[in-house]
Amino acid sequence: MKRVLIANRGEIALRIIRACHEEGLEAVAVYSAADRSAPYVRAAHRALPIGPAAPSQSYLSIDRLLAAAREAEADAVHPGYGFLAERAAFAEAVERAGLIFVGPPASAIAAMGDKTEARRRMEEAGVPIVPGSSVPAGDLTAARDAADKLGYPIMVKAAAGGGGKGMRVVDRAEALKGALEAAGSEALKAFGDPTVYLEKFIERPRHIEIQVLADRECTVHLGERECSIQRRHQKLVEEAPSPVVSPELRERMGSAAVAAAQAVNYRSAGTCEFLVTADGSFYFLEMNTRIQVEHPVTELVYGVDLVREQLRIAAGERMRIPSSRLQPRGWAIECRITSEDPANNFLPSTGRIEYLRVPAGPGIRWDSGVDVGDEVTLHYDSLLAKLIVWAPDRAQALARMNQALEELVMAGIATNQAFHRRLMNDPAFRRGEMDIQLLERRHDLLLPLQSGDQIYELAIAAALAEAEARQSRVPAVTARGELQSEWARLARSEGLR
Ligand code: MV4
Repeated sequence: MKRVLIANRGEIALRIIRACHEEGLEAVAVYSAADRSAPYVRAAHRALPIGPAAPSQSYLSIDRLLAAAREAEADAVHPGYGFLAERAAFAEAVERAGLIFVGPPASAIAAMGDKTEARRRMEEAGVPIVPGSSVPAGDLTAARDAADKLGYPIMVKAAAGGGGKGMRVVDRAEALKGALEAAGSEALKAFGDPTVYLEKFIERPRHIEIQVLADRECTVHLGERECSIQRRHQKLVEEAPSPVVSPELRERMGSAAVAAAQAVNYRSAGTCEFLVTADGSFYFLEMNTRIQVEHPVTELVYGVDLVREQLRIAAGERMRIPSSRLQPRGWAIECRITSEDPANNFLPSTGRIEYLRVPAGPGIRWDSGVDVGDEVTLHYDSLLAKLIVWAPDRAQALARMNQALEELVMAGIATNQAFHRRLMNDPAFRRGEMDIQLLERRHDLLLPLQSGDQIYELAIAAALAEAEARQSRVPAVTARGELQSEWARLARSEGLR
């Protein structure tokens, strides 16, 4: 293996390019018309255009990606996350073209992609799954009986689903028929398959996932990531380890994840998602057969470069994981900095990054796909950058993240930075108390910027606005009662230059 084509964009493309270079591999980037001058394109050995901005005609086009791989004479393809990363058909097509797929075998992707098939295989392998039952198509009586046995509330889920689509909670028998129909038609629309199944609904669980890594001889786990801080199935903050996972629970969940991976002959990096209840019970949900957005927190506490290990494993080498090192050390937290605007119901904002000050210092990692001057468009995911910190313990990691968020200045577009600052200072979060519904209960954490937030920036903004008003370069700022987010924006674009 000498040359790897990266079938992705943004921060993960750059992350993979760096890993390729460190492994002595050439990296070939592909880019859509919207990404011509993106940082990852400049970082690669070579970059090839693959089509217009629309993903269907660029990053999701198997034909165009394979044509680029041929053109560049690449011998491997790394899919990153999202786009084609979990399409068994893509892994197959890559291999049929005589190239190495940097990821698991297509058969493992397919087995884990079918949720009912995955449940069967996990049960066989002794991995705890949520009590549940398949539903024969159209047989409402059978569904009623199955739901009664499980006991309400139950959840109706799409067999082809994942990530929250085609899911319904049902709290009583009378609502079952409607939920089956709604979930079924949503599943048909989203996945082309209306098959649904039932599960006991787990109330207020945590979402904790286990990282696994497998080469041709060995499968290991690299502990857990706590991923409960999410909104509408989008994770916003992840940490490793989890505040509630003891060494004993880590070993039990880790063993279950290793068994899950072995049951599908897994290779490469992968993640088993679990729901964990307050009493410490855990249930396998699904396996993500890709490198994940939040992989850096695991890298920092385990001292392992997961992307480099993926590359080695794909090349047929053994992973470099001495078992003596497989203990978490210290604490890592990741904040996903997105272009979602809290003042506009978290809809993605657009614009040019007019100013960027990146946090730095001991234990700070900045995995970003954007630079100052870049246009943020609506073509792709709203993730702009991941701010990741490491420190010896959780309290110090929180302090370090606070400092880093204080240093971070991203002007020209709206971001969710204020949310992260508020969360890092929230007493419940600081105590490690969280579950997947936390942000649904705590609307206060999601409010747009207000007085109390970023008080230094606001003070500087006020002074600058006043000075500029006196020079009549900009209109005077009128008092509006509460401080407005425009003040902070002005501070970011002007004050800290
Ligand atoms: C559940 C659940 C509660 N009980 N299953 C959401 C996406 C998909 N991966 C599975 N999901 C859930 N399955 C049972 N039986 C709650 C969720 C869920 C969730 C899970 C993980 C992370 C965030 C979530 C947000 C809402 C619901």
